[in-house]
Amino acid sequence: MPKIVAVVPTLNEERGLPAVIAGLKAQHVDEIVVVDGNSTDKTQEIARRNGCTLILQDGKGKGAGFKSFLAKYALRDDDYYVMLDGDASYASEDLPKITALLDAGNDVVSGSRQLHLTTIRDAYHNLGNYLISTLFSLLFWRVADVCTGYWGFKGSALKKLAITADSFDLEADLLTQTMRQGLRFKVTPVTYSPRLGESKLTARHGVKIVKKLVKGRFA
Ligand SMILES: Nc1nc2c(ncn2[C@@H]2O[C@H](COP(=O)(O)OP(=O)(O)O)[C@@H](O)[C@H]2O)c(=O)[nH]1
Ligand SMILES: [Mg+2]
Repeated sequence: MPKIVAVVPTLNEERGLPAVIAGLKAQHVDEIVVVDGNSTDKTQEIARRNGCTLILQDGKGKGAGFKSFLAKYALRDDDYYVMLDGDASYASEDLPKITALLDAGNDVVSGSRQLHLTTIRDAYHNLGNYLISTLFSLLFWRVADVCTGYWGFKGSALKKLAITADSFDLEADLLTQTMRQGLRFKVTPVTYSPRLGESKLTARHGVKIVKKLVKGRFA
């Protein structure tokens, strides 16, 4: 039986993290790794108090955090690594759908969100994600929700991904690397709710994401 390791990137997620940890424990994951980008709120304390493995990242950004995780954690080929945001926007109840697809022989699985529209900011993010995901489809002839924060990987697959992203271009990097390495990839629908706490994503990140996709296809 593969172990299931949850990986939660955080930057000041004291509002969402307790619910994320409780949800993952209810799913009986074997380990919860919180990869923290030097939070100044109670995030690190919450991780420690709840028995999570805490990795303090080098550098700034979600991508830099992921690279620190890859560098500092001893990955096991056959284990499953499920990454989800620390802002309580993803449902832990969807985790078995992701692991079932890994069981079925896929190397990488990503969650596709039914996007909600509660604020102007959401409208903006949704439009950006729609354009980015359409671009991905044109470049790689596959469908995916590029900016999703819900992913599943086999350890053996994670070792093959040459991630260079530092920021919110991480997901675009994960996808283009998955395509380029010829890994078995599947998308599954996941529930997406408004986050707790403040989003760190801005329009500036959209430009980085587009660059990552285009470079990933042609470079
Ligand atoms: N480790 C780490 N995580 C980060 C960093 N910046 C953002 N995150 C986390 O990445 C996830 C996605 O960020 P979020 O602001 O929710 O972006 P959105 O979901 O696209 O609005 C959240 O769990 C953040 O706490 C960072 O610099 N380092
Ligand atoms: Mg989020």
